[in-house]
Amino acid sequence: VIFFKCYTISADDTADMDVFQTGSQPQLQFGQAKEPRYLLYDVNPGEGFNLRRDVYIRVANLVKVLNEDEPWILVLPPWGRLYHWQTRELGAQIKIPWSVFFDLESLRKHIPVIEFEDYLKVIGKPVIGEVYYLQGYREGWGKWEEKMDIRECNDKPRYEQDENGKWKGPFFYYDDIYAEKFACMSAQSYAVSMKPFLMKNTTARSVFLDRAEALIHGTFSEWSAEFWTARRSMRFSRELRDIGDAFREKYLRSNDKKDRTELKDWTDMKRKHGDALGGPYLAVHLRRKDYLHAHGEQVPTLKNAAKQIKKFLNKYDVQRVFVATDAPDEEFIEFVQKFKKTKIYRFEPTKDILEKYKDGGVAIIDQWICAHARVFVGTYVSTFTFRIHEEREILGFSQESTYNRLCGSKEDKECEQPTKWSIIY
Ligand code: GFB
Repeated sequence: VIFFKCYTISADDTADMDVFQTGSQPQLQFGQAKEPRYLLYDVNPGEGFNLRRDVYIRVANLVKVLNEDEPWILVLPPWGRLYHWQTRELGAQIKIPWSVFFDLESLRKHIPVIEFEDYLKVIGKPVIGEVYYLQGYREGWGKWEEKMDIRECNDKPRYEQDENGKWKGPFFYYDDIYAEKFACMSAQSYAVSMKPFLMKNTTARSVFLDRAEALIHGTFSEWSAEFWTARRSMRFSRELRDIGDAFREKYLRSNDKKDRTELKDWTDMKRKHGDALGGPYLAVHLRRKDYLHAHGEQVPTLKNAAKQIKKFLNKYDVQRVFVATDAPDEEFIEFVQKFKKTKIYRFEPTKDILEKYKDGGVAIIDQWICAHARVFVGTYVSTFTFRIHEEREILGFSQESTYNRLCGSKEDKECEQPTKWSIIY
């Protein structure tokens, strides 16, 4: 059944929305405070941490535009079982709340958010109103136009209806959660274009968009101020920043005052390129493991990587190198042995830090330290590297010191450097 058509947002779309139904709540009249509705989402299980952060920005901006007309709260999807989180001793690494990694107060200066567990408390039952599983069009993309239609599922869905009519699915590894309604939706849409559908075609108190990575930024992309507003609100948790800062001070002679990287409330912070100096070290993101297969041509040998780093050390006249890497220890040691005098550092978490903040937290600490270096050299199209670029844009580094990458051993002069995403306020 196709019960709605493709919409684009215009001021008129929302003109008749003064009265609306919120799930089981009585109809509310204009002028009354409206009950908030809840938007939940999830991402393809195969996607990594840093693409997921980008999906947050898309969904956050959808919630932002929804709130221009009615109150919606974004339910933060607990982190769990990411392919790259491989430290065995930590067990499953599931149901991790956002507050372990991010500063929720900072997110809330952009849009209303709550943790999934708090959503369950507010609702009082382990229930989600409606789930829409986003998918492509079976017949292919065709010419680009925004559209969305309820369709049969292209593949066997991850959700099944039980004998009581409840839809069970992989709700963040919480066993007893169910949805009251489920449908597949073919969507070729900007994230914010979901607004009319959410406001007019569903009255459920909570709506869950699965495979939300299918929604694209559209005009709210890296080239827009809205993207950057949401991105600036995504501050790492205070505790993780403190751990990174202590490491910088202890091993890299780096602190915010000297480096001109002091943080302010992001709503007041506006930096120009070159305002930040950075600590007296080079940072490199040396992506290895599955990347050797996925992007073999663009990943240098360790010997070649060391050669490239040495050139940057000369250019920037720094003697310390901070390495953020997923490389196994043997590879890291091999890399270190390529240097004679230069001091090479890697962040090694204590057992307590690892247990508390998990692989995700350690990766964030690595990113934070990279974000504060005098010069940064990343890995070809790695989203881990991209998020460091953004952090450095926010801190006010020169673009020359940020948008560098390691080149594959055979790339030589054709080694294209990363796209510059200039911050916009
Ligand atoms: O974040 P991510 O999507 O970046 O996935 P890419 C890489 C993950 O590996 C990170 C770990 O989230 C970390 O868990 N990792 C990578 C690191 N580099 C580092 C590092 O320097 N330090 C630490 N501590 N951890 C894409 C994946 O990864 O690569 C795709 O999203 C696919 O699924 C593709 O695997 C080949 O964009 O680099």
